[in-house]
Amino acid sequence: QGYTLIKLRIHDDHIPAILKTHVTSSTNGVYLAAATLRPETMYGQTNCWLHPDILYVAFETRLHGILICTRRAAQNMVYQEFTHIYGQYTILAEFLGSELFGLPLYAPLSYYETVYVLPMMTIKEDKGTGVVTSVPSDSPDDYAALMDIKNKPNLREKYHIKESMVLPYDPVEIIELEPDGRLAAPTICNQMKIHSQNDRDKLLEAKEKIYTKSFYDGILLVGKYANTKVSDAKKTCKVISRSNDECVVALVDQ
Ligand code: ZZB
Repeated sequence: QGYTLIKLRIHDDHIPAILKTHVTSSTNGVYLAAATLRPETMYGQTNCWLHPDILYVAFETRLHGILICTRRAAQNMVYQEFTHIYGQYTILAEFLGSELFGLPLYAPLSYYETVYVLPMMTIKEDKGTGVVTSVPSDSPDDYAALMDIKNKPNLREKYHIKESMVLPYDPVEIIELEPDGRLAAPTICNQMKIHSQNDRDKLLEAKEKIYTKSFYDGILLVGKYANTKVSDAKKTCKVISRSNDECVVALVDQ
């Protein structure tokens, strides 16, 4: 099973100062590189998650601008011909997740024009790229974490997150799932009385339930594959991703 890499572009006027010197007219943008198993849900992205204490690196790629992800993921990409010299790369800068909170991004295919980098405490360093794109309509983990940051002013204060980066962002209806309706993750989180991103056991159960159901019974409501089943759309989704090279690149197997 492979991850698809989604490139979320940092607005040019918010590129971190230490990277600015590396950005020339030929650099094709600076991106957070998120790994997803659900590329067909990208219309529903509301924000990007980083872990405050994980270390992320920025490195220059051959075709995809400057990418930011964990060192482990960067190393993995370097062996998939992402850089000019196979197996070699230069780290341009390192950041803790907390240093990147609040940055504005363009998330490819998202309903929202700009989304922000927000904290998630349950990100695993050794999975994917350590960068997670958030789809609260269909991912219980994302919905729980979004509710935490929306409902807890202390959490926002601690990480200098403004209300305007969070409050206007609601889950977007992207998949119809009978009998749960169009917002599977909020529905299951409410049913199971999940109160925060730290309800790990319940969230695991919720995620497993939704994965299978969404795959076999879900019908996409938006985008190029509106009105097709998720299981059918998935087969072609990677192809869409490749053609949209401004923002989304092909598969990262890890
Ligand atoms: C968008 C998305 C939309 C995701 C959805 C899921 C769902 P799994 O099955 O446990 O391997 N993810 C990726 N990397 C990390 C990480 N380092 N730490 C924590 N979470 C991570 O989970 C794969 C999913 O976990 C990925 O797919 C990503 O979120 C997140 F509607 O991307 B997904 C029911 C799930 N729905």
